Amino acid sequence: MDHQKSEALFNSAKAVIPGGVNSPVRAFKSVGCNPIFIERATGSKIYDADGNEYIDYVGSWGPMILGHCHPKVVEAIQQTAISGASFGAPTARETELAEMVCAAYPNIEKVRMVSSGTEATMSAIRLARGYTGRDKILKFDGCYHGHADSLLVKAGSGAATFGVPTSPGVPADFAKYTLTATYNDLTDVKEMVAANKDEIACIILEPIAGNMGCVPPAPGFLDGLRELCTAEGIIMIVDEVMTGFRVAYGGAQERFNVRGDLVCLGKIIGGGLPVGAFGGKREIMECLSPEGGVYQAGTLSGNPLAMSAGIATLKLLKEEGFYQQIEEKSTYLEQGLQQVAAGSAIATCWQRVGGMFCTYFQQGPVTSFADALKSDTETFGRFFRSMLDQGINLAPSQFEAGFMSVAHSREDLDKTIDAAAKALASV
Ligand code: KE4
Repeated sequence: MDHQKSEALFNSAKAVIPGGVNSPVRAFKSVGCNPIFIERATGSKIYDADGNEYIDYVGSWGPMILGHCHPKVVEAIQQTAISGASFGAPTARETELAEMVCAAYPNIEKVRMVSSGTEATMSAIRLARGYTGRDKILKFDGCYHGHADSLLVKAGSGAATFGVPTSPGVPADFAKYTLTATYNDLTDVKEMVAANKDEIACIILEPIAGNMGCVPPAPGFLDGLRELCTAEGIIMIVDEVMTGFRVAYGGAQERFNVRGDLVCLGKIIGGGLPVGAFGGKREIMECLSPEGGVYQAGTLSGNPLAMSAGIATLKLLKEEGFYQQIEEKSTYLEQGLQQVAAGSAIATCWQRVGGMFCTYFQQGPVTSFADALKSDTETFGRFFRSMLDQGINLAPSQFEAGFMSVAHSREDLDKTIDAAAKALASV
């Protein structure tokens, strides 16, 4: 494939943008090639500056579950734009999207819109600290909740990709309030809680860990956390920025029947525009300014364009059989890739929940960050490059998940499976 224009664009970008990208994982640094610059997208396809077509399994890291440029989402944005992009004042659309979120998540009685997942988790943690009067938080190794200082401790996603799970620039004094435990290890969590009795404000978790690949919760893990948080007066923050409206309309909490005290959302609820949200029990949410003293704000929070895109998206997700389609497409891809892997000498391990998945280059299974780190990232990089050359756009890191959309056709899936067979044979 010719990438001359992307190369030129990357060189121009690097002159004025750190690493040439506005989010590190986009730089393709861990997969041994330069990034492609995207010019347009539609349905399951993206097209780079050189006109190359790719079947897209990144989907903007989750939001594009309808596929790119769904006509009804585009129309909603266009219709809103001609009435004004932003007012810095309340609008009816914010209430409409908030009502849809509350209807989808019974444990969300009130919800505040923000502009990113990072803002959502950062604010939820401040709220938990304000509500409990406690300072410490507990997260899990390999989980990623955005780049707020207190969360860049043994983080996943790009932080894991670049080997800086605890980032420079985070003062030791900040990091000391962040405890970490092993994902799927309830004993570890219980020991950590006992050692910090009455000091932990919240436990924040990805209900399916999508930032160290794709790690499902072990049986009993989520229920055990729920019981522990209730017993200890700890706020359970379920970070569904990635899984919300992804693995079910009611997210992982619907799928696994576990309910947090606070829930973070993002990605899909913006339909591709910048939106995050955090919500939960009324008594906690009413501690937020202007009702309560916990301050949180945002110039573009509840932005009309983003609200309209989110409303249009959720209306389509509510339609009968939507998640069944995602499940069928994802199962078809899984079975095809499993058959291909069975015929290869390369050790791979496929893990999936609903329309999010990952191929680990190791025997597996992967239940924790320590497991994920055993993956052969060099071979993953060769596999990634071969798939890209064959017109398949995968997440450019072993420590990320891939995403299915309803726009992916049977032809797309068959092409992906065939490409994987060739890629595994070549690595
Ligand atoms: P943003 O601030 O990037 O909107 O959301 C942060 C976030 C919070 N919680 C979870 C569970 C997340 O997955 C994320 C962000 N996800 C990554 C993809 N693994 C965003 C991609 C990127 O950093 O460019």
